[in-house]
Amino acid sequence: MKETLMKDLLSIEAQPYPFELEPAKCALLIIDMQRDFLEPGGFGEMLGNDVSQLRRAIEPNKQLLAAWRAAGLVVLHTREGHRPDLSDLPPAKKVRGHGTTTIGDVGPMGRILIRGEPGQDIIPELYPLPSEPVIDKPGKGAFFATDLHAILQNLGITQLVVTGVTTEVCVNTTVREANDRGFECLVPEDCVGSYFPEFQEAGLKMIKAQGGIFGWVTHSSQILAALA
Ligand code: TIU
Repeated sequence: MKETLMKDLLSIEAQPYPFELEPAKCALLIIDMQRDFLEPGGFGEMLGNDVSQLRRAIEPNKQLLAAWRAAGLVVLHTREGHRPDLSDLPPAKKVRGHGTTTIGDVGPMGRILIRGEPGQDIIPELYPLPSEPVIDKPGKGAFFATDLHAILQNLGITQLVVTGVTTEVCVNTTVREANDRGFECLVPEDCVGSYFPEFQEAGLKMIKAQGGIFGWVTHSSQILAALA
């Protein structure tokens, strides 16, 4: 990682109160910006979802990722997905929704949510650099059954800026898991997305309510201004 020349503490305007970001201890964690969730013709759209609701988060994530990389700070990516033999896929997850095409079946961009398949990979706009850890996760939360916690501890990370999709599912679950493990989480609202506008709003409210019960919510422009 590049030597960081940043100040020790960056005060970010946020709700419910400013987030004191320590650059050397703060990682950008981008959740599940995968082709099957975001691209037209993918699994998400096949289920009847409006992918444009998620695609709005791509450009703000691109800008934040570029600024984060330029500052030499830690970046990690996650992908929801399972082993090709489905040995880590709970039967209850496989059958949920009573769909005719479910996880592990052949979908529009390869086998659905299977590691190594085109649809399971991260969208080209936000593709990880070789130096950026990619966490393949079998659950909605990024800490469940992964080595994310160990990696963050080894890197000395205590704060997370969490972005990605979807706001109320994998982002919310991960923020809750991180909060219980002692990490401070900041969520830029324009860098997360939900297929459902009402869940986007509620998902963000739940994080910052009650004095920041799970974390803080901001806009990426506040982080970009502080990093500049
Ligand atoms: N990444 C993530 O949120 N996985 C999901 O399945 N989300 C839905 O909203 N379905």
